[in-house]
Amino acid sequence: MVFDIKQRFCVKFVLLPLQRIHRASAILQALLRMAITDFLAASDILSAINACKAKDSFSPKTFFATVGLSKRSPPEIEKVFKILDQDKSGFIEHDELQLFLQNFSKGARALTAAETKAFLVAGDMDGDGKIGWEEFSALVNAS
Ligand SMILES: [Ca+2]
Repeated sequence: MVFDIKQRFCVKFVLLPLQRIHRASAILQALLRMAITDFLAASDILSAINACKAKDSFSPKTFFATVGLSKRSPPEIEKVFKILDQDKSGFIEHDELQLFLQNFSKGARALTAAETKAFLVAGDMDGDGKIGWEEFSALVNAS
């Protein structure tokens, strides 16, 4: 009988919570694996990537409008921001901007030094050298 109570206690307070944690962690991992292609139309992504194939032809505002991000809801835009912030620092830094296009299409080119700098200048309103969530949201909404 004592053993039975112990067993029930174990199931209720140890095994079940562990199962829940495991399930929550699986969901979290699936969310973290989410790709930008889950939010945007493949045809829009293709158009946006093709429009800036030539070096130094990239414009963040044109890109955000073409790819359809400007029309998305704030929570969706935030999800995209979190994908672009690859090291999860809360900011999109220079190196992440340089490889920006590859989040949309793996084979896409890196931005040139001039494009990366212009992108940063367009988004970085407080001048800290990186783009935070509010700055990103403002840039997308101005597109
Ligand atoms: Ca970052």
